[in-house]
Amino acid sequence: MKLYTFFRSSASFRVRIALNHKGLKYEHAGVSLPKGEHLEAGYKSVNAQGLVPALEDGGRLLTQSLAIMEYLDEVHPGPKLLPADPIDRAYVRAFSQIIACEIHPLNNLRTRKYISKTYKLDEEGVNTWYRHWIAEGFQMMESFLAQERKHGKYCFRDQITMADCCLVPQVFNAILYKCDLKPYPAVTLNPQNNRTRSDWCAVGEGVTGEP
Ligand SMILES: N[C@@H](CCC(=O)N[C@@H](CS)C(=O)NCC(=O)O)C(=O)O
Repeated sequence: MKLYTFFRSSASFRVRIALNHKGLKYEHAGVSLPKGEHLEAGYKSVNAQGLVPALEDGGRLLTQSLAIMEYLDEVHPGPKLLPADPIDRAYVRAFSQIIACEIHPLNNLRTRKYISKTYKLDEEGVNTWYRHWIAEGFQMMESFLAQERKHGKYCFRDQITMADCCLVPQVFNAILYKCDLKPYPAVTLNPQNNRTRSDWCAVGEGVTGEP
């Protein structure tokens, strides 16, 4: 398998965690977002959407991180990223989509570039925008966990799932942008050792793939 990825890309980071957690070997193909390589003809002939990640497996190309992770779970061996029960699967998908659909598109590189240029925002203006959507999205996750009451050591009980693959990069980015995560203890803290999920999922459990 070959993963088209950029070290700072959180959508790519999701897939790297999933691959590493499942113990799947892959080749790394770097696509630099700051250099605009994702928009060049060479990469667009791989993924016409001009986004990372993209995964090549057996000559077929897969795009969109959630679709890639579900594919990996269906086709490849290793620990399951989705639970067996349909209601629990829907729970993991819903949590993952809060990140992938409600937060990430609003804070993505092209969104930040667009608002900065169109509305003439300086760096602090863009960061204020960024933190606003982090706060809204993290509150959604916190309320979701409180309502569902299915979280344990991880987002779904004590099992690492696709939800954690999405959460770890999102927490990582929130910390990078100096967002206040104290109001979201269920989302960001491991109740057992009081470390952030990012620390403990990426390091404590040996689930690497960090940017
Ligand atoms: N929904 C897509 C999002 C992919 C995406 O937007 N990736 C970002 C990097 S995290 C990207 O390629 N951004 C390029 C840009 O915004 O110009 C997924 O989950 O794979």
